[in-house]
Amino acid sequence: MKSKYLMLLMLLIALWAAFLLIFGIRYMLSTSGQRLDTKAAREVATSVTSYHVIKGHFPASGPEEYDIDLETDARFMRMLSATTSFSLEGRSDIKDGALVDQRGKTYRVRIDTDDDGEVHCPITNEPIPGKVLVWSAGKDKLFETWSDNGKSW
Ligand SMILES: [Ca+2]
Ligand SMILES: [Ca+2]
Repeated sequence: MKSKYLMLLMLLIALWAAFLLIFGIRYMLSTSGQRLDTKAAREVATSVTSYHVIKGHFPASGPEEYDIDLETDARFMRMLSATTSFSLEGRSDIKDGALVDQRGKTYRVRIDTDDDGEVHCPITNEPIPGKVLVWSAGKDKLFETWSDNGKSW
């Protein structure tokens, strides 16, 4: 009788340990995905800033009244890699020429096309000094939900 209880207890402990292990691995995978998104977002932001320094303009022109949002699609990445040190070769996050996040979605790039030296934060709408903000949609593939997004600032 006693050993039956002991077996049951050990089974429960094993189940609990398995649950913790699976939960922990899933958590680690999701945060490492976000870290990789953040790294790539910062690389793009740095490259767009150097593009602007080299060319004197951005990879796209926009209205002079406000800043615009672009995507890291193939056209954008071609222009970026042709001018800056951002290389498309050998990267696992380049798909059909576009830079994509861990879930295969392009990044969003907000650039200072009105040239006032600041870009409005997409989360708070507060002005942030600088020329470029880059962010991913995250695990849920939604740009509007922020806890899982990688971002350059
Ligand atoms: Ca601006
Ligand atoms: Ca999200």
